Amino acid sequence: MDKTDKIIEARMKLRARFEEKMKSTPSQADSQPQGTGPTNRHGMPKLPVGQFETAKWPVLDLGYKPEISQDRWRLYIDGEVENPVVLKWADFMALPQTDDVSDFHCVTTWSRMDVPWSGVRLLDLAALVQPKESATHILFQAYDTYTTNLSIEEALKPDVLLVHTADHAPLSLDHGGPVRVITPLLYAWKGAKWIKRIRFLSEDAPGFWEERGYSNTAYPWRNDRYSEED
Ligand SMILES: Nc1nc2c(c(=O)[nH]1)N[C@H]1C(S)=C(S)[C@@H](COP(=O)(O)O)O[C@H]1N2
Ligand SMILES: [Mo]
Repeated sequence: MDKTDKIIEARMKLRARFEEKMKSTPSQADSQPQGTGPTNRHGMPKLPVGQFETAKWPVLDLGYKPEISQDRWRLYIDGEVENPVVLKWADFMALPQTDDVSDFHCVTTWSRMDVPWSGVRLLDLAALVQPKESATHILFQAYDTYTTNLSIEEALKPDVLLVHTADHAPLSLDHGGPVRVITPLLYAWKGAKWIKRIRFLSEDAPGFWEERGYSNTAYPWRNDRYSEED
């Protein structure tokens, strides 16, 4: 079996393993997602509640943009996995590549619709490293020290990608190039720009904004912006 066949087989096993949990995530379990506009590709109103559509793509960061060339870029995937890896640019580009079109919803109320992306599914990266039975969550770490967290059932959805291309051009430094994560079914802060490390964990761990009062679950069609306690 060659490398790609192995990933495809492992991908199917992972899908089966997390299928039930995925069904209970808001994007699959909500009978009345809140929003307006025509039904989108996920069966939800295209514009989530409290959002407005913009053609521009604003830039949000911690005040610092780490400049990592493709040569120096490394992606570490480790933690609760059978096969931790450190990928170089060429290794990453040799993985199965996915093209997709999806929407980008920022918690500060703008949504950018129908963005064409290319990159690698997080599902396929998980298939490569083989999460142990103990793995339940992921913590993403970026080159600017930003962190954010996801449950594995959210992270393995087919439109969660590590993208190197947006709008048919290499992802700019502003938007997290050379590679960032996108989470189309959750607010965009869940997608780390300048991604450096993907750590599988046996329990949840809040990231930068989750520690500062943002929702842990971040579901746009429930107006799920801030954590309940605040
Ligand atoms: N590494 C890193 N990733 C990040 C952030 C950041 O500050 N650093 N900001 C997040 C927030 S709050 C949002 S809304 C989106 C913004 O992405 P954009 O600047 O491409 O619009 O990136 C997210 N990912
Ligand atoms: Mo944000």
